Order: sequence, then C-alpha cells, then structure tokens
Amino acid sequence: MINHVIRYGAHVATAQEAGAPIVALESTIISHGLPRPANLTVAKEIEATVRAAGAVPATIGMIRGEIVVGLDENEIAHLAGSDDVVKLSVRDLAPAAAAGKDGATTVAATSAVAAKAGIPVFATGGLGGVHRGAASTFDESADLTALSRLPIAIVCAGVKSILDVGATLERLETLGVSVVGYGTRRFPGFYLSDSGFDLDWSVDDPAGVAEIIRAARSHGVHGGALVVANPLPAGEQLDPALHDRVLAEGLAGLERAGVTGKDVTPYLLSHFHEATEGRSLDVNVRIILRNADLAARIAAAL
Ligand code: PSU
Ligand code: MN
Repeated sequence: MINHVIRYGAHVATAQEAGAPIVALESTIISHGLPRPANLTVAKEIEATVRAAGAVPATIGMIRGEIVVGLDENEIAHLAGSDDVVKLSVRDLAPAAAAGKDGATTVAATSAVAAKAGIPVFATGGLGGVHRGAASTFDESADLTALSRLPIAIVCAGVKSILDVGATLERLETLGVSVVGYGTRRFPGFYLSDSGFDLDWSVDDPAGVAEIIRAARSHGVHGGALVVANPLPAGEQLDPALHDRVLAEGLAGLERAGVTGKDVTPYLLSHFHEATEGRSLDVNVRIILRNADLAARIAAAL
C-alpha cells in the first residue's frame, strides 16, 4: 500500500519553519502552456524572480504519484521535458496519485494544494475561465470553481484572452471571487493590457493587497480567492490587431481539428506561439515574470 502524503521540498519546509514568505507556482504552464525548450528556462526564471523579490518559490506538481510542494530543479526539468506528464485539475489529483503518474497542476489544482499547505499567495500567467461558445459546450475552467472556495490570493494578468472575458467576469462575481486591479480600474486582457471591462476595486502597492488579505482573514467571513489582476504596460502587450487575427484562426482551427476538453487551452496557446512567431511567447513570459515579482512582494508584505 502507498502512503499518500504531500511532500515538501527542502527549501519550502525550511521557509515554512522560519515563517519566511512563500509564493506558490503552477506547473501546467511549464508542461502544457509554453513550448520546449523555452519552458524550462522560463520555469527557472520564474523561481529566480520570486527569490530576487524576497520570497521562496514553491512550484507544485506531481512526481510518480506524489504531490510535491516545492519541486526541485531535476523534478521541474522532468516535468518540462517528459512527454508523459498529465495535466492535472483538482479532480485528477487522487486518481493520478493512485496511478503513480507524473503530472502538472493547473491553477485550480495548484491553488487547492497551496491552500492546503497554508501558502497564501500564488502567481500565474492568466486564469482559466469561460470559453467562447460555452453556452453550448459548457466549457468552463475548473479554475473558477476552485477559486470560489479557496482562501488564496492569485496574481495574474486577468484571464486568458482566448476566453469569453465578459462571461468569465460574470462567473467570478457569481462565485464570490474578489477581483482587484493592480494600479488599474480596468480588467487586464492577458496578452492585451486592457480587456475592455471595468473593475470595482484597485490597489496601488503590495501593502494594499496585503491589507485586503488581512481584512479577509480577520473577518473570517469570505472563504474565496482574491484575484490580483496585474496588467502588462501598454507598450509591452501583443499587437491587438495581430492578437485578434491569430485568435480567430486559432478558434477556427480548434473546430476543424475537433479539439475539446482539457486540450483546448494548450492547443490555443501553442497556436498563438507558432502563429505569432514567438511574439506571444515573449509576452507570455513577461506576464508571468511580472506576476511572480508582484506575488513575492505581496507575500513579503504579509
Ligand atoms: N496561464 C498561462 N498558461 C497556461 C495556463 C494558464 O499563461 O498554460 C494553464 C493554467 O494551468 C490554467 C489552465 O489553470 O491553463 C487552464 O486550463 P483549462 O482551460 O483547461 O481549465
Ligand atoms: Mn475546459
């Protein structure tokens, strides 16, 4: 019989004992969101960015059936390079553990594990959400329902612009997920700085985010997540005309190829990276590094 426990990387265990700030990081972006070999380089840069901003990175994933909080260098390299890595949402964790799989955790699964581990801040690129056409496909990311019930602050550049952003914002409201803009009253659009939708709340510095987290903890009323929406500066976004064209092609390709379910997001992201000749990749990398930096400063301010 296997003893199914969560394993902590040595660097994370040490940080937890010392009460040092920790930032949770997901692994699906490494295995399924970014192309090789850039994915491994970026995974290392994300961790280095968190360290440089004064926190300890805890990249979360699964190795041979074991959930690991704080993958080491070799484990990250394995998830980045192996063809046999399963994309794990929350519902997949137990079956994959029982089957002894190697797996990469999505935002939903990473936040669930991070919350369990008592790590209050998490950095990613863009959240999953309601897909275009969801009225007939029902394709809505489990990221949304996970965030509705987990006390975690997640730094992201909004939701991926391949989604129906307006519908996703409506669902975030329904699900009771708090959303604040970082230095903006507009919801960011991932590859684009501005999705065109307004926000009710904004903060201007890490201390402001930390204050919200403290208020929620003191109240003990709201058990859901806080989304900290951190836009790219307008000068660094993907050219909006290029974005719209490539997205339209990607959505048509999706239909032609009959891609559904958990393959939709990786398909569209890789279409972007190919069709923009790496420009969307550069933007995606900037997004995640900026979010890692901000998340570390929020964790340090807590
Ligand atoms: N953000 C990125 N790249 C990614 C993802 C997010 O910049 O690859 C991943 C996250 O792991 C997110 C997942 O949870 O895509 C959403 O997938 P789905 O739509 O199947 O729930
Ligand atoms: Mn889906």
